[in-house]
Parts: sequence; structure tokens; C-alpha cells
Amino acid sequence: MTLTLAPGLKIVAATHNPGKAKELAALLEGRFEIVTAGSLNLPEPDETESTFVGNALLKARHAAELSGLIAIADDSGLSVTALDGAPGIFSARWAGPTKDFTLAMKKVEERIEETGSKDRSAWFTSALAVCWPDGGPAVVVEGRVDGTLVFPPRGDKGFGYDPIFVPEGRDLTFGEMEQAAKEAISHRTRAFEKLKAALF
Ligand code: ITT
Repeated sequence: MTLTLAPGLKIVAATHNPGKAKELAALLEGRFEIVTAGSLNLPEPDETESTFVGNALLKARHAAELSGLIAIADDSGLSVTALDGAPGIFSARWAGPTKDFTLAMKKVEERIEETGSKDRSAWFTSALAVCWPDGGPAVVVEGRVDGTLVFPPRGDKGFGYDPIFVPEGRDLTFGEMEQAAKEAISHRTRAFEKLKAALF
């Protein structure tokens, strides 16, 4: 069986994160008809896997089964070298039930200070998974962007940890960049390029 995604297909973006939904829509825009898991009132599954890839597959499979549509899911996060890769797959959970990323960014800063390390390097990972409602073989890919953390946070564009992340070779944080500038180099775009090579 050849797995391809024909233009014009209706696809569910299996995310309840508005920042992510916006970026996924920009990547898929014009090629497919996108509906979000939120607009279909699909419940959020528990992210019980221990890797980005595992959780992306879990979310895409869940949305495809419930909606009867092809589903794309992103599992992503910030990994900090001085924290041995934390928060990683727990990036959303560090913001607590109220999804307070000011708090989460403060926690990253405090945890790094506690280690005494001067290393401020970090990276974002995005795993993108596509699943079919008939349970056919899924496709999953991963992208990464490396950078440096800065404190205090800068910029109010983007979402999540964007205000503390300066990508390699740049001066602005993702939080200070326009969406298109972030999209040109982001972990999500890098994963998406691999997905395109596999499916479009
Ligand atoms: P869904 O599972 O519904 O997609 P979520 O926010 O729970 O939404 P994740 O479990 O993948 O998604 O958590 C990833 C977290 O990592 C996310 O909440 C962001 O705070 C952070 N993150 C991921 N990509 C990011 C990006 O491009 N910029 C800033 N923060 C990002």
C-alpha cells in the first residue's frame, strides 16, 4: 500500500493547543482542509508514552479513531542540556493545570541555577504523526532546532517557551519573531519537511 496524502483531503489537526494549531494550519494551509480536535469536541487523550514519537502516535491514533478522518498530531517540547533534557516530554506539564508558561519558564531558570551550570544550550523537538482511521500503518517523523536560553523572557509572539529560546545563529527569541520567521527554521517545520518527503 502506498501512503500518500492527496491535495484537498480533510484532515484533523489533533491538538488542543491554539499556538500549535496555528502553526500546523500555516504548514498545511492551501493543501488540505484542516479541522481541529477542539472544533470537533474530541477529548484530549492522556499522554502515557515516554517519547515524543510515542505520544504523537497516541494522539494521532486517538483522533483518527474518534473522528473517522486522517489525523496529524504533534508532540513537542523544550529540552535543556543542563537539565539532562528536561522538561522534554513534560514541557506542557511544567506549566501546571492553568497552562502558565510564565511559571514554567521561571521553573526552567530556577532549575538551571540550582545545577550551578553555565550551559544555557537547549533544543526544541517536534514529532509529527499521521494516522489513518482504518488503522493502517502510521507515519511519524521528528525535527529539532538547537539554540540558547535567555532570561528574562523576551517577546509576546508565539507560544509556550518561545520567549526564552534564541535559535542558533539568531539574536531574537522565537517570542520576538514573526510567525513566518520562526516557521522558516522551527523544529515543527523541520519535521514537516520530512513528512512532506514521505507523504506528499
Ligand atoms: P496537544 O497535546 O493538545 O497538542 P500540548 O500543549 O499538551 O497540546 P504537548 O504535549 O506536545 O502539547 O506539549 C508541548 C509543550 O511544549 C507545549 O505546551 C509548549 O509549551 C511547548 N512547545 C512545543 N513546541 C513549542 C514551540 O514551537 N514554541 C514554544 N513552546 C513549544
